[in-house]
Amino acid sequence: MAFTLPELPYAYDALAPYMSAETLEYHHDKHHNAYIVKGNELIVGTGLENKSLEEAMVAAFQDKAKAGLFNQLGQHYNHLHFWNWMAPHGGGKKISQNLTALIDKDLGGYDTFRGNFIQAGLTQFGSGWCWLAQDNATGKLEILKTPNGENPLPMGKTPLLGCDVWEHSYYIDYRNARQKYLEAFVDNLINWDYVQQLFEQGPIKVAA
Ligand code: MN3
Repeated sequence: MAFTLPELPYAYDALAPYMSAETLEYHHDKHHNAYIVKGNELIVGTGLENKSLEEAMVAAFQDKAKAGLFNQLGQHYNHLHFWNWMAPHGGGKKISQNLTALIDKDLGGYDTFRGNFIQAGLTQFGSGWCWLAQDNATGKLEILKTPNGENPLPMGKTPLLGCDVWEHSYYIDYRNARQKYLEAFVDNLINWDYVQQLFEQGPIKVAA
């Protein structure tokens, strides 16, 4: 079953001024689409064609010969969620009581979460992502960063929130100011309802 590009869950200009229509047109229509086209091409003949995206992605991650395929599937997975991790009038502390309690316990409170999440994105050298994830074994929240198309799933952690720090995600709107982009993401864009949804779904355990 071939992977397809879903439409954005909002209008292209809905996240302005924090993320412009031009950025979303390039990022969604060109970059995300390219990962899907290339992924559909590379998956042929691997035996992973009928797996779920999550299963195919983790299996490709574990096989060095499939590193090229992993890059495309990882980025497809990451971007599918990334569009939903943002919403108009998002960001700030619109967080449920149960998730707030866990952020307090595991991450030292909202302000520390905010600082460390931004710092993770800022210190990811080159392209990659920063994450709020929940460890499947311990249930603890963690802040992580990963290079390129990687994400917390192959490490046995469930991504609850991720921010794309590839330059294509911010260069049109923020030029080289990655920190300003990360601050706008946290303060004005995060869709905490979607984070809550993933948190309530619980650990994603992928049989590879
Ligand atoms: Mn991207």
